Amino acid sequence: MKRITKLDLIRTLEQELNYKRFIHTLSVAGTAASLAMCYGADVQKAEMAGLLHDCAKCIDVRKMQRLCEKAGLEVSPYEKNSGSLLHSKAGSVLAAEKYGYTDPDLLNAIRYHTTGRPGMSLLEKIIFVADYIEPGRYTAQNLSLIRKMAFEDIDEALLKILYDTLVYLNSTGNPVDPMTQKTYDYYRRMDAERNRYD
Ligand code: DGI
Ligand code: FE
Ligand code: FE
Repeated sequence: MKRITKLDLIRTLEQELNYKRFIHTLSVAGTAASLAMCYGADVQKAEMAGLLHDCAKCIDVRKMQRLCEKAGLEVSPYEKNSGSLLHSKAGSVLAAEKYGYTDPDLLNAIRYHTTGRPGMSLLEKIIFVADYIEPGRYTAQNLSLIRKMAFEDIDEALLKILYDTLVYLNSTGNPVDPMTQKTYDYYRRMDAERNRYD
């Protein structure tokens, strides 16, 4: 399948997403491209991954389930009825099947943008962080600190975001996906090891 061009994708997303989500999407794409410039990653790929990351956000949860099922992706009990968790997995399916993107790193960046995962690639970190710090976000704690950190030490920013997300989820009583916890534990361990050798 031929992959959709950037301009056609933006036109399609404008239809598929509500207005707020569409603006967020453009903003994540711009932020991801900036982080890619900062860290020497592929700028165009980061921009495309940013555009695609929430492409399944506005479809209903049953359709998200069906997309994952048809693609043979396992859906955990934590994910099953949670649009917050399922849209990333379903988005990676749409990116491949509807929009024609096959690059595994790009698809993983979409798939793991909500929970992260241990051993993320630079592109995966860029999308995870860009999603949290894009200029339109304003509710999270420590945003100005994390925004600065993101361009100085992306691993430190990643760890802080994971920590703040766990604190936030615990304060709201939302169930924590085991992957979110595993990702935090992994990067906390990496950070401790890094500090030991500094
Ligand atoms: O899609 P966005 O709103 O741009 O951002 P996102 O995909 O990072 O996150 C969607 C929501 O999911 C956000 O409110 C945080 C929440 N979230 C992150 N990790 C977990 C989680 N929700 C649950 N229930 N469990 C998690 O582990
Ligand atoms: Fe998302
Ligand atoms: Fe997002």
